[in-house]
Amino acid sequence: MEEVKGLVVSNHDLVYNALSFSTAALGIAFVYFLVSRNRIAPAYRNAITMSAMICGIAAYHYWRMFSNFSGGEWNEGYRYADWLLTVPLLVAELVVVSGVSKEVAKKVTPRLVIAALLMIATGYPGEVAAHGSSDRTLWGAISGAFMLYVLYELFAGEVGKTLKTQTGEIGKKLNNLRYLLVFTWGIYPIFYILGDSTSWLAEQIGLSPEEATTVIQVGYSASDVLAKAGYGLVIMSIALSRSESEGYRAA
Ligand code: RET
Repeated sequence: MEEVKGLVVSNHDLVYNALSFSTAALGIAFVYFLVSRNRIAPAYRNAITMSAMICGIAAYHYWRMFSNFSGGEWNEGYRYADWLLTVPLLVAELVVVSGVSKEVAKKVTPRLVIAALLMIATGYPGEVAAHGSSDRTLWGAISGAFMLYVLYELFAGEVGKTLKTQTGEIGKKLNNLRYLLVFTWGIYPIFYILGDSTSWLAEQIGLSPEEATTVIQVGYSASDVLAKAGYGLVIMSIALSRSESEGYRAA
């Protein structure tokens, strides 16, 4: 059987298809957000621009991962370079549509962006560390601490408090956005753990090393589409509601 990156054909095909699917989904989401900008009032356009940037950056990296993988190579760095650029943007765009004052936004955005950067930067050494090593656990835990800080800010900090005061349709959509964020962010560490076949969780399921690699790659790819394009669509619908409620009409 043909083997690439130690995978037998069926596992290989699953990863190949997931990378191809994510390239297409994120590429088209990039175009969609670009052409939809003028439906949104100028005050919230930056959020849509950020969605387009996020999906464009990701489509490029997925294309690199897909073509590398098809050629029998792999570099986990593409995924982390992508996250390093896109995850801070994801938190920044939430602040734009959250309804917090400019002063609060100026204060919390840098904090959230730095924590998001550190979450990804400290996750990388764990991701490339040997499976079953204490390094993988240690860096994973440090990265997890930064993730918890970001979630704390978004639920209990000033952004969280403002989000709770929003009522009606916009309030409901903001709530959905927060839950989508918790759900999508929460599953990354789970895939990180499942990706190591020697981890307790992977052993409970009985994943072989090849299966563990497939699960982490397919899992990260599916989560990325949800956390970038899906999240961008919810951001867009919030920005549209805000534009309409402020009397904005697209030209
Ligand atoms: C890592 C390492 C293990 C510990 C934790 C992680 C968290 C990753 C997250 C990534 C989010 C990525 C997004 C990308 C979408 O564009 C790095 C896997 C906590 C939360 C939202």
